[in-house]
Amino acid sequence: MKTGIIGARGAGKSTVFQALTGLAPIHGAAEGKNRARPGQIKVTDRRLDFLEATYGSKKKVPVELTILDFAPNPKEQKEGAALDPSLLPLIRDLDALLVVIPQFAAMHKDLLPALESIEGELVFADFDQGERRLERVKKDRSATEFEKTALERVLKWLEDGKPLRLLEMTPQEIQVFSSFGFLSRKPVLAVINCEMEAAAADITEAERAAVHARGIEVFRLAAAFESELWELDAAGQSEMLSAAGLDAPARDRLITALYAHLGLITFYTAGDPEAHAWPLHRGETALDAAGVIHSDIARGFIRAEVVGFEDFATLKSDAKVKEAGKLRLEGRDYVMRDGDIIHIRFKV
Ligand SMILES: Nc1nc2c(ncn2[C@@H]2O[C@H](COP(=O)(O)OP(=O)(O)O)[C@@H](O)[C@H]2O)c(=O)[nH]1
Ligand SMILES: [Mg+2]
Repeated sequence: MKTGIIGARGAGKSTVFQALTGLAPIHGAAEGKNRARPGQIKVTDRRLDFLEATYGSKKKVPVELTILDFAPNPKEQKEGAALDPSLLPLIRDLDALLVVIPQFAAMHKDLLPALESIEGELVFADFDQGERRLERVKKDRSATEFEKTALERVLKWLEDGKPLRLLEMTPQEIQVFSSFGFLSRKPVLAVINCEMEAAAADITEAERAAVHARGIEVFRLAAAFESELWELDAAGQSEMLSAAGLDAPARDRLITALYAHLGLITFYTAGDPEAHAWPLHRGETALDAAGVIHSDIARGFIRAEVVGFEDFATLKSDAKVKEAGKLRLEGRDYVMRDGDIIHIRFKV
């Protein structure tokens, strides 16, 4: 999973990056692809720890989330811009956007107007891209009427200033646009960057309704405060966190928020060589799960042997699971559940 932090200059993006990853942000401008600074978060997962310990696995592979922070562009002069437009090509392949809204002592923006102006940039960028594509489609005789019609529908929607994540698309439309990387279709988590005193505060019901109406979820983070916690030991960290009214560090809370917002679940493969956690969208099947592990496994899929985590946690071994009749044989269309431990039989 790959996300990127965007927002106005000085909104605290690099501080948010540091709070989430523990990595010191880079300062100074950069150009092109060099602007992206990746940080990795390994998801803390008690179920995975249990599997590793029970199987005595040699290796543990948690779900990993990549977060990108972007260095400022040296050519960018506009101080007050909602979003640096030269950033847009760098965020097209991301799975989700973290949009930082500053609400700390030195910089305060109201949630809704700040979100709207950033959304406006995303919508505009998509419109621009769609329009250029339509021009080409009109000239290209091999292009389908279907794509033309779909593009016109998309452009009409964007023209009204609405993000594409609110437009219902058919599976064929999704297919046609899959390589476009439309920005206003990406899941957005609005990260309110606040002072420690407001770390556990909440937005108003009216704000929540307005944000949800845009298909956006809010995540609150006292970035400067939490970026300093990395210097403390575990005990010191939890002491400071509870003083701020928080029950987990930023990294863990972000993962929970992203999982909920993106509709993700976790499934596992486990054995002697490794215990491995994998993310999957809710509603996806055993065949989709196989594809996440390896395309060859999906291609040669025969069947899946599945046990729910709770059953495994009670019985604690493959043999006992089988004995108790808790090992299920499932076909490719089986809808995966959170916590499923799966072994896929396949032929190459
Ligand atoms: N007090 C306070 N200052 C912050 C917070 N977040 C960022 N800052 C300060 O705001 C300035 C800009 O932050 P930075 O992360 O570099 O912003 P960026 O341009 O969006 O990457 C820096 O001086 C930070 O120390 C915060 O939560 N609280
Ligand atoms: Mg920065």
